[in-house]
Amino acid sequence: MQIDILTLFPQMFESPFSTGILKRAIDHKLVRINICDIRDCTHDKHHTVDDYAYGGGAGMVLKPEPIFEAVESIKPDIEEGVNMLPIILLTPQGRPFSQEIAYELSRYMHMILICGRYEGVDERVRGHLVTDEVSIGDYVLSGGELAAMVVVDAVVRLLPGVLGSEASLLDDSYATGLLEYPQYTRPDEYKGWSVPQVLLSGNHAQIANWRREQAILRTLERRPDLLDKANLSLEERRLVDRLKQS
Ligand code: 6GU
Repeated sequence: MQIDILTLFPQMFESPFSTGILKRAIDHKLVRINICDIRDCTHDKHHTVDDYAYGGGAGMVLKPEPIFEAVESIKPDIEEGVNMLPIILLTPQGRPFSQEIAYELSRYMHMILICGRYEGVDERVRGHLVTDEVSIGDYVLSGGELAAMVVVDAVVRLLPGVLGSEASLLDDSYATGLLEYPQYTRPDEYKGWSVPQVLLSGNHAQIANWRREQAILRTLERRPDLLDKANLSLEERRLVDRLKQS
């Protein structure tokens, strides 16, 4: 997959892409990430990227020309409408990002992310250039850069070959529709706190049952909204009903 990121702050992307899973994915050529400085697509002496809002008001608005030019330099033939290449504006006004959207994006060969800034982007960028707008949650960030990093991380770890074993993807919270069960490692006793006996039993069926139950319990306590969509057996639904009553 190729990901192009358009930003006014290219330096922000240096460290997240040079460590851990993302670095490994880049080194193994499973993804190519190209950071494009929007300022390089200006032609005036002062490299102007923003301007006052028509109609007045506080805050500057990102000008359309450098953003269109940056996208056009990546993809020379932009046609409106049908588009195999997602061009995504990161903005608090976008649709809420989710694991489902991450899966959707991971199927493309190429995507372009445009980091907006909080004060605004000229509406013609929304109307005639981008194919989608995404937000990462109901809070305000000063720019779309951190959101773009979140999207890249969530998408790249889904690409084939990026994670060590495919099993770790299947177990993910949100893939199962439940939060993850509690995990323990050695020592079996620490400061008097013991690891649950069942995990030391070696009985794999019992362990699997315990984990499933814990995942359901945890989801019920912390994110009951997720349970409605989770894939539960009839017996597990009954367990949820019993837990709700107690
Ligand atoms: Cl994508 N951008 C900004 N500026 N703030 C946000 C956001 C994006 N998602 C949540 N808050």
